[in-house]
Amino acid sequence: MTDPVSIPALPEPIALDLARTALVIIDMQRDFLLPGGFGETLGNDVSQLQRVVKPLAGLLAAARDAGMLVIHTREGHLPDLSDCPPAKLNRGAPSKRIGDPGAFGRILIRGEYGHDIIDELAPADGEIVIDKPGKGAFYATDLAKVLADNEITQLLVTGVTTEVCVHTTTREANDRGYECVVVSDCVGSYFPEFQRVGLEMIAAQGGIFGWTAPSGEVIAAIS
Ligand code: C5J
Repeated sequence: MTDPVSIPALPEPIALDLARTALVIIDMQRDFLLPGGFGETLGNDVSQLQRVVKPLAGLLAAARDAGMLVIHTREGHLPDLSDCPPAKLNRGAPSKRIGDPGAFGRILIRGEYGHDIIDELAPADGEIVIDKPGKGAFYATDLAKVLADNEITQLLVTGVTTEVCVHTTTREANDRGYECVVVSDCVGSYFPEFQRVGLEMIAAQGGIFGWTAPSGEVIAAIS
């Protein structure tokens, strides 16, 4: 065990054991982030998500330097859509649904260009990539086993979108006993209001399902 490092966080400082902490990067995929992609065709302002890229690249570099376990996730489905329930598939305007042709290949389909992670945050050799069919990274994946195998007990949670896949994964992790620090400038929402409230909800009521801290504080502590 390494000496824990203390991070100024909300609702209170948290001590991280770096040997038992993983950086989780959720769904930083072209389909969500790139102009012209799926996210934008739904009417969203992708610049709200683009703001995450630079601070997250800084945190990723610091985590790699610290030898931390890095886990990337991608939301998406098998080409035959057999892992996509009708309730998810039949949502949204026809021709802009999961599996339909988009600017970067079939929308949210594994193996397509748009489904993959943006170049700036591309996984390094040996980093774990979890493909998930749902919003939460634990549902129908081997994430729990990966974390257990690596004796991880604490998570730095980053990625998009704050109120959907970041929240769902953080809630799933919290229920499984992980301490989650959501890195406030390394998560993003298309909606500024959801970003603000989404972060406030995590740390409210004494940290109802986690902590929040900015990347500057996290990087200073782990470097
Ligand atoms: C969404 C996600 N918003 N990664 N996915 O559908 O948050």
